[in-house]
Amino acid sequence: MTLNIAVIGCGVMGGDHARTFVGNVPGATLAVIADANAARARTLAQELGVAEASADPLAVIASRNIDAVIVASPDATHHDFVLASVKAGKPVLCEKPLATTSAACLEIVETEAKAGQRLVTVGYQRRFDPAYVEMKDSLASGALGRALMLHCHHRNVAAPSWFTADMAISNSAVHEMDIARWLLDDELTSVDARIPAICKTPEGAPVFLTFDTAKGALVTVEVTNNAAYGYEVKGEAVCEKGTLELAQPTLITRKAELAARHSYPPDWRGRFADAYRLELQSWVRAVAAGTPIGASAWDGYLATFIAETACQSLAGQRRKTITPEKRPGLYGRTQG
Ligand code: ISE
Repeated sequence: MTLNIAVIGCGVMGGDHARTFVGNVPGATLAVIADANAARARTLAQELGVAEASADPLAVIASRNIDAVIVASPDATHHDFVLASVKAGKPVLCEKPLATTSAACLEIVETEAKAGQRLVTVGYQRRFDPAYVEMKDSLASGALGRALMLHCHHRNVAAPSWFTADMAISNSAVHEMDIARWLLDDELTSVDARIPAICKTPEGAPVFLTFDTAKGALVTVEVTNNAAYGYEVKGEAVCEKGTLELAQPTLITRKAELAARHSYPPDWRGRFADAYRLELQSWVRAVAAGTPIGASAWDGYLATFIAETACQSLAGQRRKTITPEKRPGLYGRTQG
């Protein structure tokens, strides 16, 4: 049986998902592309040979022709489209964040828990990145003993002038909040967020975060969104008997003129292209098998909640305890 999938939103991430989908995902057909902007949906559908374009995402989600939904519309619309999918009983893969506030995420969690069925996957794509997967497997094997510290660096080339430190936390560092929990199979219990005093305004400033975990490890996260040189994500786990570090994902090093050089992608789409493809493939297989995969609605709630707590820490200049709601029974430990 072939699943009919709809992509909602065809901006940067929706367009990327739709292009990755076509030709790369066995067992599913991209049946509809929907966007509030009808012309944009039509243009992308034509480019990719997708049968239908729509300017009515809610009608598409409700359509009997659609088996599962990918939500990649603007962040502020995620909540409504995910809730509509859950209420229609359809599996939904939602780009991060699950919703823009933890209260809105919680409403999704509670609705899904009441329905008694895991339908939501949040697109924290790093969980499908081969390097992160290998790091998680090595940590889980225990061969290097317990993880004591996880150091994360997250750098973008340039951020718009209005991109505040809070946005660097809720839009960028939120990836580390999810991946740290998943890698370490642990929970983040307190956070201290700072920007360098030398930065006079929070617009464009790098952010430095430290977390305690429930098992007693430390996590550090640096987000620099005006790094200038390229898009780079680094991660290193310091364990009792050695360390595990993400290797440079570039394929070649160029050596010439007495220098060696490797290149960086301009943004996350290049760095995580494999992860996005594997995420779509794994999600379609999981939907066909009726098994949940990837970050759950609960994980999505936690990432947003931890980001909110980190913003409060930054505003109040003090360490904050992370005290989320109680995990509903539907959600076990984090999974693949
Ligand atoms: C962006 O929104 C993403 O989600 C990217 O994965 C991340 O690396 C980037 O920092 C964010 O701004």
